Amino acid sequence: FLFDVDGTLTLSRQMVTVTMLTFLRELKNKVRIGFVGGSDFKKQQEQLGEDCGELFNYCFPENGLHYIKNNKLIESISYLDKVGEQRHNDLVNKSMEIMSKINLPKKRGNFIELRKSMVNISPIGRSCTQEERKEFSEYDRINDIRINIVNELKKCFNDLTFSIGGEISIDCFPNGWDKTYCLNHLRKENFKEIHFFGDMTHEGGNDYEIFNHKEIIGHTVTSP
Ligand code: M1P
Repeated sequence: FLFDVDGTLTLSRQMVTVTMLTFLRELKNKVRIGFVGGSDFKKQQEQLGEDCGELFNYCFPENGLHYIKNNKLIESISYLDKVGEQRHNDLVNKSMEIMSKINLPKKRGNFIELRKSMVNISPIGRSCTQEERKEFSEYDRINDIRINIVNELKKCFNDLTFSIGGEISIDCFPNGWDKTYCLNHLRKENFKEIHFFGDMTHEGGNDYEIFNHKEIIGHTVTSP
């Protein structure tokens, strides 16, 4: 059983509950379990526990471009090596240009976060508080802020994918580096069935590609 993190195992960027941890431990006695999420491993450890590498047989931070099996790092692939400094510059410049033209009720800091295997772009800025995050999320739901940014970016970067997974940001990575990337690793394990559970399974959501993949039995969830 393979799980998305935010909105599936936990509320967005929140800690896992004891009930969920108990459920996962019991489940692990029956099937092998893993998670795949856009966030980096540090953020996922904050949410799922420092020892989540032990709890889950498979951890796929950054959509599986970072791969941990039985608590051992197997692989970690670099976005910058793949796209190069110039293309990354182009992306940062264009994103800042688009965001500079948007007025929001609040803007904070850390608008563009470079991770190992992706870039995370946030119109309000990742350093917003939990309350500001909720406010932005509601504002975005009504005003399509992130969807409009994605549509603008798509016009200039057809080699990159822009994906909305959480509440305040957009993940950006080379085409093919969506959550289906983790199947490159899981295929080698020869599973008879892989069930995936995620909340963002609609088109444009960051679970869409893996949910619809032919090797996957997909399940949409509405909350942890
Ligand atoms: O796991 C889903 C998303 O979680 C965070 O999104 P946000 O901060 O917008 O709620 C980010 O870490 C994002 O990369 C990730 O896809």
